[in-house]
Amino acid sequence: MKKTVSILGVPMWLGQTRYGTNLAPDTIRSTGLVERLRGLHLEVKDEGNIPIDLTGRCKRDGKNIKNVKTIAKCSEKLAAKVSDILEQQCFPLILGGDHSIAIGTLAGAAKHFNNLGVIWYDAHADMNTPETSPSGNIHGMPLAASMGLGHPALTGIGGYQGKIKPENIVLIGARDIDDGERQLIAEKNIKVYTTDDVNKLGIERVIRETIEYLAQRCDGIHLSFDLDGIDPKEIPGVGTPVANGISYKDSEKAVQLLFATGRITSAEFVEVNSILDSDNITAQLTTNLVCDMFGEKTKGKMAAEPRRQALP
Ligand code: 4U7
Ligand code: MN
Ligand code: MN
Ligand code: MN
Repeated sequence: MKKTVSILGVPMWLGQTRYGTNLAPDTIRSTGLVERLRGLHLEVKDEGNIPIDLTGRCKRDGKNIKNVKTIAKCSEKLAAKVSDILEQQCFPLILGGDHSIAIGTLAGAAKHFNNLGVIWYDAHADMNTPETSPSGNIHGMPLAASMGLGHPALTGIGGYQGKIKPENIVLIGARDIDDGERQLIAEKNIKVYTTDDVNKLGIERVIRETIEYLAQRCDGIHLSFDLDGIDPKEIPGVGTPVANGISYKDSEKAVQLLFATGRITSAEFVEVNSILDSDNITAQLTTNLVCDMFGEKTKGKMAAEPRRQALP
């Protein structure tokens, strides 16, 4: 597999209320991401950042949802760009930005597959709608929107509804789930591994089961990696930290094993907040994770022929 990796930044912060996630795409780049990926003999194309139009920004429009117009506009642009990247047979590597950007990423990616699987590595389920959200923040809504639930300006991105089927979703690291989300997960029978599950079963087994579960149906798999899935003691630079997270070490293992299966067709790393970060440690660890995913530490063993690699 010699695929070009296309890096696309999405400097969005209006999916939540803390300024700083908008700075993350460039902070992550500043830690040497492109150079290190090229060092792995990957073809890398940096496509720059999606421009975000802040005119007409409104906090709430009467309903329990903030900045929906700005986010919808950005999502359309992002969806088109992700779709183009896949059309060119390249691997989209999206750098957030808050997690609202997943609405656009998934709208663009799901078009190219019959059954796009999604691995949602996150402390949260991100399955709220304006009806269930305790905050009105869109970064807590992208999975619901991608399933066709929520505000029509978000569910309709890309011109179609229902990008992701509930049976094609696996949550890993979820430990702060709201009541409405809990209900939806139960109703749709969505697969969830909490941090406790990861600690009990071991990350290798969780990843193996995840891939086995998704591979039954899915012809592509998107990895949506919210850095707050990792324990906040190790990654200070996130806006909604939740204790009892997955260790950085297990997370590193997770991305290595996932990518080595050869089934991951796109990925995004979100929710790094460069203002809340200390000494760029979260940005630095994000770069390390991305490079690990592409086999930096396991060179020759995993990166070369990912599809042949047996899972442990
Ligand atoms: B993130 C929350 F209420 N569930 O909806 C909400 F706890 O992208 C948090 O996963 C959402 O970081 C966190 O506001 C969104 C809250
Ligand atoms: Mn999230
Ligand atoms: Mn989260
Ligand atoms: Mn968050």
